[in-house]
Amino acid sequence: MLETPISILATNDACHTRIQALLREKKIVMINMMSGPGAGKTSLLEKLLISLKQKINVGVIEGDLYTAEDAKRLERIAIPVVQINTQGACHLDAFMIEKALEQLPIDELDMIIIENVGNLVCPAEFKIGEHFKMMLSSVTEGNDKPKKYPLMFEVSDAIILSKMDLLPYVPFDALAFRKDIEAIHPGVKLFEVSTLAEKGLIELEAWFLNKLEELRCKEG
Ligand SMILES: Nc1nc2c(ncn2[C@@H]2O[C@H](COP(=O)(O)OP(=O)(O)OP(=O)(O)O)[C@@H](O)[C@H]2O)c(=O)[nH]1
Ligand SMILES: [Mg+2]
Repeated sequence: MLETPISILATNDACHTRIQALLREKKIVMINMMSGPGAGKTSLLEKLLISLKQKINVGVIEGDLYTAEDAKRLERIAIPVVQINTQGACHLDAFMIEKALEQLPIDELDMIIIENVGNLVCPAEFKIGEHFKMMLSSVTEGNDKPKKYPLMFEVSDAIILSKMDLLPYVPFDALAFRKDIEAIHPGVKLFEVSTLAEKGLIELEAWFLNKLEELRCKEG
């Protein structure tokens, strides 16, 4: 396996720490949402944020290689959104987030959700100022993903099995999926969600609100 050079990760980590200090001062929780391409990150945010924005002030940082398509989708629900184009890079890094934060109204926000570039490998390696990581894995991708991309499942604080409405139509061994995740990351929170059928969204929203509460209690 090709590994990211330690020096790159070390300078990235220094920037991650700087972002965390800023977020602590502003009492903002930041969540890094990751998945392979097309697992349903933007669709989920479209639904989730309609309800979440009634309760707290949320902003989004959208990561994409070249386009602003996802940011345009989220702008329709009237929340602050900043687009980052990585120009081909397969993940966001802390420096990109630090710059994007300058464009968000951070004095007014409680929570920032980052949609990372669709990729199951590199985003797992880079800390980008977030307090929590979550990932989506859809039933259409197959149940072998935890075994094939273990780091992503290991570093995530919550895992969403998405597109559950399609489960009856695809070969997906849910038992094996859960067992493999348990071996990689014992006890991790697993949500079963269908954005299309609006299943599992209330539990997921509670997780987001709980993480904000948890951080505010911890940091006083
Ligand atoms: N059946 C079904 N389709 C879904 C669901 N959620 C998303 N999709 C579809 O999956 C496709 C990809 O969804 P997106 O939300 O754009 O996925 P994404 O993870 O943001 O994709 P990238 O940003 O390109 O990585 C779209 O055609 C969605 O309509 C779901 O719960 N059920
Ligand atoms: Mg997207």
